[in-house]
Amino acid sequence: MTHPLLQFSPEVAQARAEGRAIVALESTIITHGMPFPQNVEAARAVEAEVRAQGATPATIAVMGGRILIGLTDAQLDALGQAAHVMKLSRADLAACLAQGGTGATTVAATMICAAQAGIAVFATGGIGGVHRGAETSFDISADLPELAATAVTVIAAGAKAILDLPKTLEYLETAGVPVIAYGQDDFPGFWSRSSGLKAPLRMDTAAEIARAQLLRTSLGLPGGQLIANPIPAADEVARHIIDPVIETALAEAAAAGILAKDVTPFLLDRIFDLTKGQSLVANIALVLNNARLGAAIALEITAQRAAKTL
Ligand code: PSU
Ligand code: MN
Repeated sequence: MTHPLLQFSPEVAQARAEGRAIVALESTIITHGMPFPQNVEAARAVEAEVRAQGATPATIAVMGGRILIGLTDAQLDALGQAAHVMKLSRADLAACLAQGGTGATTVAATMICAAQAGIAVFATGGIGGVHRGAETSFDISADLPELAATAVTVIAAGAKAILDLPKTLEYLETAGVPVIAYGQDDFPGFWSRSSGLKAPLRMDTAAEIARAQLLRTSLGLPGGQLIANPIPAADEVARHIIDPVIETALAEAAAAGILAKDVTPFLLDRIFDLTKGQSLVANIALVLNNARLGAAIALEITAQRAAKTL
């Protein structure tokens, strides 16, 4: 039984009826991560990429007090242009529904909704993590405990260097979240293929990643997996361009007293402005790359479940 507040788009409803592979996509990246109209264009391109790989995209958002699993063109357009959309994480999801509101789902909330909808794979750009200075601010994204709690495999290009990456990896290890670099040893650094840190685990095929998620479930281990997929080499942004931009954005956030859930959107917005949109080109390229891998993993999970190999 799915929750009565879940509303499937016609495309996703058909995919479910046919038992086809589905890839969840988040909506905070649309409302709080990229400017209009590139946000809507990027969201459409990511959906098209999932379809081109033979899977079905399900962009998730809350509108009118319902959890939408898959957005129609009109809904996506409305969300991409709406002002003051709530940013929903685990803490806000039910409150927004109770008030009949509209909100965009973060990685954490998208995982919760995907799991409710029976979707095992979710592709995005970057996850939230442990912020720099967390030892005093206590700012740790709710995305991290969600990865430990909810059985969804999340594909991201690592985490942005606005975060403290060593602390983020330590947190994930403590919480029992597998962090798996795809096709290389290093943990990717979002803009660049390497963050300079080793990833705890490495896998080179979608089949292994799918099997590991199914085995977690069969072993009774709760939680998902973080698949860290490096940005394509042609789309990397050089460190000497991005590092000073991040320092400036962090200093501006501190000076302006930005706190809590406003921190990440503020930093993303400043990075786009300070790179004059250059960061956006890379950001879109890596999300497309993650959507491709997400589709391959979702197809594998569907095939392995059908083959009942466990
Ligand atoms: N990092 C990015 N791009 C994003 C986000 C993070 O590089 O779009 C968004 C995601 O929706 C993520 C959320 O789940 O920000 C994390 O916010 P916070 O740090 O407030 O938990
Ligand atoms: Mn935070």
